[in-house]
Amino acid sequence: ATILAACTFGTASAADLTIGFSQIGSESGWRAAETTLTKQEAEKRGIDLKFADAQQKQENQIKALRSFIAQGVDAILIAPVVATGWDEVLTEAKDAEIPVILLDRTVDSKDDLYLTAVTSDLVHEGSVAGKWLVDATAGKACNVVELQGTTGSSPAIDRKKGFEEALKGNDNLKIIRSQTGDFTRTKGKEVMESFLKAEDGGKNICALYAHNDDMAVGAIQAIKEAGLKPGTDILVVSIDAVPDIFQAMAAGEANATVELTPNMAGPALDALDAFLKDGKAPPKWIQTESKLYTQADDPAKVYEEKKGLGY
Ligand code: GYE
Repeated sequence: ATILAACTFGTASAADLTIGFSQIGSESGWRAAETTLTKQEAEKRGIDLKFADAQQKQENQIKALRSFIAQGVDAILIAPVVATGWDEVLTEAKDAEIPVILLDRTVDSKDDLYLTAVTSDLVHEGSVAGKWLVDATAGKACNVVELQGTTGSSPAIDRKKGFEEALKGNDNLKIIRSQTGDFTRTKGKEVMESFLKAEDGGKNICALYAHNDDMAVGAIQAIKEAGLKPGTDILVVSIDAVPDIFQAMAAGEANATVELTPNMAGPALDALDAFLKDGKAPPKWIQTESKLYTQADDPAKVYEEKKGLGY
C-alpha cells in the first residue's frame, strides 16, 4: 500500500493536498495554540485543511474521520482524545489508502494503522515534574495532590506513570489525592477546591502536580481563595509551558512547568510530504522536546516571548 500510495500521490505537491484535521476541541490554551499553528502550517504549504472540532467527544472524531474518508482526502491529522477504540475507523482509513498522522496523543492500536505519531515523551514529562518536586522538597515530608488530564487519554496515563516513577524511593513524598480535572481551568479549580476542603483547608497539602498548566492556573485561584499562598504554602508544578503559567511564576504563584511545543503540525506535514513525494515512510514516533522551566528562568521574559506564538 505504501509504494502504491507513493506512486498514486508521487506527483502531488503540497499545494494540491486536501487534509482532514480532527481536533479534540479547545479545552486548554495549549490546545487552542496547536489549532492555530496547525492552520498556519497548512496555509504555509498551500494545503486545503478541513477542520473538525470534536468538542471533546471520541464519537465526533470517528464521525469526522469517516467524513474525511468519504471525501477522499489525501491525508488525515488527528489528536485522539482517548487512547482506545480507534481500530475500526483507522482500518477504514488504511483500506482507503489515506495516511493518518497522530498529533500530541497516542492510541493503543497497532502502529501499522497510522503513518506516524508526533508527540512528546509523555512519561518523561511526568518524571521531569516529579524529579523537580523531589529536589524542591529535599527529603522533607510533603503530601501531594494530583490533577489528572482527561481520563483514558495517553497524556493522563503516561504523565501519571512518569511522576510516580520519579517519586519512587522518596517516601517523604506521598500522593494523597488524585482526580481528573479534564485539562481545563474550570475543572482544575473545582477539583482543587474539593481537595482543599478535604485536607483541612489545605494545611495538609504541600504540593500540587497538574498534568497541564490550565488546570494548575485554575487550582492557583482556588488556593488563593482558600487564603493560602500558591507557590509557597502549596508548591505548583505542571506541564505545557503556556504563557499564563509564566505569569503565575513571575508572581511567585507557580514553581515549575515542562514545555510541550504546540507546533506538532510542522514535523507532521514535513513527514507526510516526504512520504507522499518519495514514499519515504517516517519512523512511527517523531518525538518533540520537553524542557523544564522554573522561577530561575526569568518567567516574565519567557511570558513576553511566548505570548505571540499562537497562544
Ligand atoms: O498537555 C493539554 C491538552 O494532549 C499532551 O492536551 C496534550 C494535552 C496538553 O489539553 O493542555
